[in-house]
Amino acid sequence: MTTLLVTGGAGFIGSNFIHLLRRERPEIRIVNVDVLTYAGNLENLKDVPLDDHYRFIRCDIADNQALKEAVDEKIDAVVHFAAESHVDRSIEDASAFLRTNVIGTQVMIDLARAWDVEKFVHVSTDEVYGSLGDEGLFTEETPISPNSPYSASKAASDLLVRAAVETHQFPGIITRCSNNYGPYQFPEKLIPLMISNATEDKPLPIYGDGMNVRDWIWVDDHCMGILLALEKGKPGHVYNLGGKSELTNMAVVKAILKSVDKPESLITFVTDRKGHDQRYAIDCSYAEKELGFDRSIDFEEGLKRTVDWYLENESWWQRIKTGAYLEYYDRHYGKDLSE
Ligand code: NAD
Ligand code: TDX
Repeated sequence: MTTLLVTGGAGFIGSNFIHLLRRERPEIRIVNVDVLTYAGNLENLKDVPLDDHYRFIRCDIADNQALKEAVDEKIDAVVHFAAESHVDRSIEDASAFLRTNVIGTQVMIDLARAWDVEKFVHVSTDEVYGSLGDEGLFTEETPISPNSPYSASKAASDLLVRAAVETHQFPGIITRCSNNYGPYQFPEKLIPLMISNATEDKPLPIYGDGMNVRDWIWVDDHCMGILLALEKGKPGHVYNLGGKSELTNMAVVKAILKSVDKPESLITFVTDRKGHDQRYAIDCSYAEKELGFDRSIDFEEGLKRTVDWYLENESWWQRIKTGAYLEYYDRHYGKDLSE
């Protein structure tokens, strides 16, 4: 049986990836390593049973010794999601970003080399390319030019993977994706924050003039791109993944208000994010050609599914807002998760 170690599997994209694997590749054994920061929520995986095909290990990926001891089995491949992921938090304090995103990635590379894995997919972001003006798209050849501590730490992690490929013939593959949305996204990010605030008739804070552009991708489409990179990607290659769906923040927020039938008067302009990147847009033709990457739904359909999910699962995000989700681990798993 193939054993795949997934880091950060209790977060937004990692948990969607585990659900996708259970559906599409039920024969794979998954070892999910996650330390459960504020962004890690085991309620995202409550319908995935702990059995021969799924194991959870609570561990910090920046702690080489602890992880080496905890993972006491043969690992065939790694998909590395674990990261600090919120730009605003990195502007306030970058230290956790450096520890997890930079040191944690090097630890994962070192351990993956010791496990002699066949593939290591490093899940990165289009933000490493910096910001675009009105024209153009990021390609895999666009120079790395990050503008926030978050994106700088992700860029550093990409370069560590690249260096391991060059130095050790490490089977590292890098994916760089645009903005994801869908179920289980922590309500600090634009779309779930706006849906939850609108539901509660709270103000919707738009940074600056709301004209910044992001390229939105349905999270399952990103997860499928990662699976394709794992199965068909070439070591040492970078694959851009994107949604081909560029929208201003204002357009996204107005679409959300319309779908939950709330007034635009809830929109509140607030001080802009420092160093706010103007526009991200991805050319993913290389992944389309080499991996067969594609998108299954457009933004209109994806937003409808997302809004429906947040309305049907209000208790999921209310438990985050009250902090109750943090108790899930102790109640359901106990203190020792090594088995
Ligand atoms: P998230 O913040 O929702 O989840 C991150 C997960 O990593 C959490 O479960 C957290 O507990 C875990 N984690 C954090 N530090 C850890 C540590 N030291 N040891 C072990 N686990 C740790 O993030 P996400 O939005 O799911 O993003 C996942 C990955 O995808 C990240 O690498 C991010 O850079 C990348 N990415 C995200 C997007 C996006 O739109 N969200 C787009 C492109 C790329
Ligand atoms: O309250 C808000 N108001 C607002 O106007 C928030 C939270 C965001 N915004 C704006 C800032 C951005 O232009 O919305 C846009 C999207 O913001 P985020 O959801 O914070 O995402 P972004 O900064 O674009 O980064 C995301 O996409 C790339 C993820 O958080 C990253 O992890 C990923 O790498």
